[in-house]
Amino acid sequence: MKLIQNFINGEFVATGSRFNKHSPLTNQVIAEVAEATRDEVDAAVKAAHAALKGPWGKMSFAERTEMLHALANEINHRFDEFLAAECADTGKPHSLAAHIDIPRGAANFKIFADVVKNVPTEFFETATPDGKGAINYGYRTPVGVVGVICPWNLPLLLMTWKVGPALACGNTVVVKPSEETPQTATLLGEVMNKVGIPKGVYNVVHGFGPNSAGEFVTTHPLVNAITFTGETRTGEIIMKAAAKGSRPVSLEMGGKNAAIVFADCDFDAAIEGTLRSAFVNCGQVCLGTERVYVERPIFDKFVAALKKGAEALKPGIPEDKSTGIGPLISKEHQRKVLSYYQIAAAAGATVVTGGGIFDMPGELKEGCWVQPTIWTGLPETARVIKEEIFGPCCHISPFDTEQEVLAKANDNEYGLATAIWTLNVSRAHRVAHQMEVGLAWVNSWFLRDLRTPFGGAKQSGIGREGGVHSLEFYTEQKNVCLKL
Ligand code: NAD
Ligand code: 6OD
Repeated sequence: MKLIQNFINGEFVATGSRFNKHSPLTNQVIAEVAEATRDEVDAAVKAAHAALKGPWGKMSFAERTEMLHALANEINHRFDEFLAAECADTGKPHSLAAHIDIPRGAANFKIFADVVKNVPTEFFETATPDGKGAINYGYRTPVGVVGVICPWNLPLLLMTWKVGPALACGNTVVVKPSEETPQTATLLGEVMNKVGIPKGVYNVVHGFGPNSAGEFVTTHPLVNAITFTGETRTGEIIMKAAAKGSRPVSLEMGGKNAAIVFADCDFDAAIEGTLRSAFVNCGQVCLGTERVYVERPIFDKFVAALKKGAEALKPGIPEDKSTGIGPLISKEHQRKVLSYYQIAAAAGATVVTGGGIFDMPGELKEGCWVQPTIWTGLPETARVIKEEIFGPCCHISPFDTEQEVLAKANDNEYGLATAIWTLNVSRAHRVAHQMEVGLAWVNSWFLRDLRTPFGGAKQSGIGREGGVHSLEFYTEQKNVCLKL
């Protein structure tokens, strides 16, 4: 049986306590994972601390950014290994992970190495009574040891999205991957050693949340800042942990995103975009649209076209090029998503398509499959319209006016993202400005420029990462005032 180990101070570390990693495709055990105890977490944090004072802290800026480029190149060099590991952990199609997860895993190091090179700090000339003046300038230093707590839906992408800028800014990290997806973070340890990243800069500790590695990292007094992606209720617990020691947090959390489709949209583009935003990664994308509002004149045509697209998504194994949809991450998550399918039916939804599980052959039968599902006919108060499900499903409602759809779309405790489909440019801007979200896509979805601010409003998050915004979190900016 494969053993997935912790990576501490440049070494792979096994522990006595183990947990099983199940394949989402078959529910069979594919690996054992060495769970970090409080001692391993302590060792990882102390190694990260020592590395800050050691070679990493002393390394020139140019050397550091060159190393991050080398890291990205080495991920690309070992692309197939990362791809196999990510798809084994998640069950997602190769076609998806090869297009998004792994390339972004590499790009996150390159882009942030370039961002730190190109972002200036402030400079002010200040008048003084003696007429000689003073100058003020900003000087950035690393925030220190950063605890990085990760989810399972885009494991390498979302981990490197934080580790990339953290290292580019000169910090060291202790990463706690999701217990569901331990492999790519561990594999990255080999790459760190290969390109010569000093020991202790990148550490990985495996385990769960409460009373396990997640809690041990976030409550460790030598962790200087915590960056988290995951559910809102977990983020709230982490925020409480961070209060002790007044440590900064960056929280990227849940969503219940609305797509708004106006009758003047490019219909085919809106269908293609909504098929992706509702069903890609088996609906397990925080930016996904589980609420779709369609202007009444095109409502029936839209529902029929989305149904056709959903029904064309063929379930299958990652390696099969014709696979259109993989399984959910786990049996536990499958139970949660199916419970919402029942809640929708019990509430009187019209099930346009789906609503159950795929009947898969052979060993795939035990996997975590669910059908892409579309509902109509529910009132705005329905639980499947209010609560994040994180599955391949959406409810579609008709609307008549811009004002009405804005009120409905904003009536939610989350505020992560929206996708607006219209060819009326004034309306596109007007609606985007009024949506209570951190990210508004117009005539697109999940189109990323890593220099832009990424994050959520309301209960979807605190803070922004991306480009210069990541620098704000991963550095401490001090002002130097020099009297001339
Ligand atoms: P989760 O909150 O269950 O777990 C995330 C991580 O937190 C895991 O590593 C887990 O072990 C750890 N954790 C759990 N309890 C903890 C505790 N008490 N202390 C410290 N760590 C703890 O989330 P998940 O199920 O892995 O991911 C799905 C969720 O993530 C969805 O809600 C989704 O919307 C959200 N998400 C948000 C974004 C974003 O950018 N806003 C991106 C991806 C996923
Ligand atoms: O693209 C990104 O940088 C990012 N953080 C995506 C998040 C996707 C959520 O599932």
